[in-house]
Amino acid sequence: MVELLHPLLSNLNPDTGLMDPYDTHRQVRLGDMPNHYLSGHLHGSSALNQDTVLYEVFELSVPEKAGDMIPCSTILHPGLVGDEFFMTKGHFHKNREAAEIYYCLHGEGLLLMQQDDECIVKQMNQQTLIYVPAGWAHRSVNVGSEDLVILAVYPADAGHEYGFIEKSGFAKRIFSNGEKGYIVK
Ligand code: PAN
Ligand code: ZN
Repeated sequence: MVELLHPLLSNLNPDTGLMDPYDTHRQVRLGDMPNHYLSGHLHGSSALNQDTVLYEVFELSVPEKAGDMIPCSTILHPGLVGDEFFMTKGHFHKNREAAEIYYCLHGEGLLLMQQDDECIVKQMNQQTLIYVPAGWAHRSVNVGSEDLVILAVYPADAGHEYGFIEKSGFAKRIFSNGEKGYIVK
């Protein structure tokens, strides 16, 4: 017999990204990303240390089966590692047929989406909705001075594959221009 999930309800604060209630809260620290930034860990970033939290993800837990969807919020803090803006690790979905919806609630960011040789960069501001099609790796970057807050919804059986991006990166990186803007290289 198929067990039906009961409806879930949470309060998601659009300014802070905090969810109440939530089931899981993941904090990603600089020390969790030894291979993602060009400049390595601490070079040129005296205010940072291994324990600096770069971003956090709140999720409601849903059984990982086809047909269900997982709602989550990402809070990507502002800052630089060397000249690169704080960013998420970025991943492919293990299930390459799993797409995702991103909806920006607060802040100024970019969403990198990559497939084969193509890397597309889209701006995310409050109220931007982006459909990440199946098969595209995706990474968020905070290019503003406040938290970047995103609501994302993805298929519960998507799974996350981080290895390829950790090893090969995205074809584009986002650097500070030394003032308030950014440079895509
Ligand atoms: C998002 C991401 C979240 C954190 O919920 O998982 O922004 O990024 P990383 O997973 O790359 O660390 C999502 O795309 N889920 O599928
Ligand atoms: Zn995803």
